[in-house]
Amino acid sequence: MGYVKDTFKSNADIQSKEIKSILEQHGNKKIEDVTLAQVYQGMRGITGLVTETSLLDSNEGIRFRGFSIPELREKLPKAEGGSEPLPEGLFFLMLIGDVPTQEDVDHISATWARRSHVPNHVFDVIESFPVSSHPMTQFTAAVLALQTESKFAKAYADGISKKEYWSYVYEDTMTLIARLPRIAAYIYRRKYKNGEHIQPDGMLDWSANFAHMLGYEDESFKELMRLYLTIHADHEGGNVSAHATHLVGSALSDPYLSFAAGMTGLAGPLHGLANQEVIRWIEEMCKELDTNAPSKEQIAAYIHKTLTEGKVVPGYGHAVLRKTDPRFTAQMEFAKRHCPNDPTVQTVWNVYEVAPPILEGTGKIKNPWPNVDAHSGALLKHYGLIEEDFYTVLFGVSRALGVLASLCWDRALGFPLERPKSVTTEWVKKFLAKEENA
Ligand code: HAX
Repeated sequence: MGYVKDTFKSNADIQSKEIKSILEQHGNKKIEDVTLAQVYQGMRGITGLVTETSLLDSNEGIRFRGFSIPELREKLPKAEGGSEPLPEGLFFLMLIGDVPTQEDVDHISATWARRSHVPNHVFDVIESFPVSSHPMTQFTAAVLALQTESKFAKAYADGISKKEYWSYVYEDTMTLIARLPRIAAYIYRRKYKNGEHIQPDGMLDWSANFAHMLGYEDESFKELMRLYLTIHADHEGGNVSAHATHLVGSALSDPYLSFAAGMTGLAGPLHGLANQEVIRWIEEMCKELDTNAPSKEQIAAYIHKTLTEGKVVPGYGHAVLRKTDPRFTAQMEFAKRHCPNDPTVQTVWNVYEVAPPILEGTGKIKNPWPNVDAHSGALLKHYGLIEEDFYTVLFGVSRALGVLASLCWDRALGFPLERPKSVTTEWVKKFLAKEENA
């Protein structure tokens, strides 16, 4: 075994013992009551999962293994001459629990570069789709095609012991993450660049190689990719893509099948597709107003119009967060440094000034502040990546880091099949009648 795998296993063994002892002593402790509103309304706020890689605070935002995004931007190793964290480092942190050294990060980069070869049948599957099909559809199908490579599925079919599951899930995780940039770049070049593909450069880090295969050689775009692929990686366990990956994995579906499930969830407009929707919303507003720099008054009127039409303002609101998403702030800081005069970036900042009081004024939107998706499109567009229906694929490549690190933990800790209880409204009515009689 490599040292990363060894360290993961020994840390997981310690954690496993700790959990066993917690459950032996406190397994029957109640941590909260559940209301009928929570049962009917998307299980908001119900604590029902353990996800070791990150934790979300509704006011402060995400912490990965205890570290906030500003702390990670400072502490995680960077590329030579760069100032943004390498996502390899975040993956190590989520998997192992410790801040990696430069050597750890170089080791992960090299491992992923070594494993990045994508078998031809995956490209054949992508080619079998109409070019017009959505990049997320092609991406998910390609991940499913890659499932032929699953070491876990093969080992399970051969009959392995439960104690060994984690080892094969770890191997699949490393291989799948290694191959995603090549797959995503292939879809991009096929759909938007006449199928003129660019071969990988094994000397580059994971993000820089991805940028290179997409066709973007600008150093500051590579920095943007490092930041982007770091901050989109994980958002604790209850969000749709993380939860779907975990849920499907709990049936012992292999990491390819589990991750594909997460990606079909990420492709929804209330989740990851919101990054595409934000830029479309801005572009439609600009088109309608015949300007690329709408005034704050014009933006306010357009927000009111969006709400009146019964649509959501994409990029705003969150099921857990109640303040500006620090992932939005990190991108805003990047934009201030690299492209403060870009008209779309300035529109994003003007929306940020105008939208929250209007959304708050509706009296029903619990979080009027921007989420991660409110800013990302403007930055990508600045560098020429204008094809907004590809944006969620970028999110998906990043999200693999968190959900697959979590899947390794799920199997190493021996978490069982997930199977919550559901009821019918008939059951609820009977329950209420019984309460009233008592
Ligand atoms: N614009 C208009 N209405 C909004 C809104 C927004 N940005 N955010 C919430 N609302 C509405 C809801 O649709 C809901 O309306 P109804 O009662 O009529 O159904 C009401 O306000 C209460 O919703 P909430 O409790 O504040 O929010 P939820 O937890 O139900 O939903 C969402 C959270 C993120 C889905 C929601 O805020 C939304 O639709 N936002 C726009 C889409 C978006 O940006 N999604 C990305 C979220 C982050 C993410 O996962 N990124 O990948």
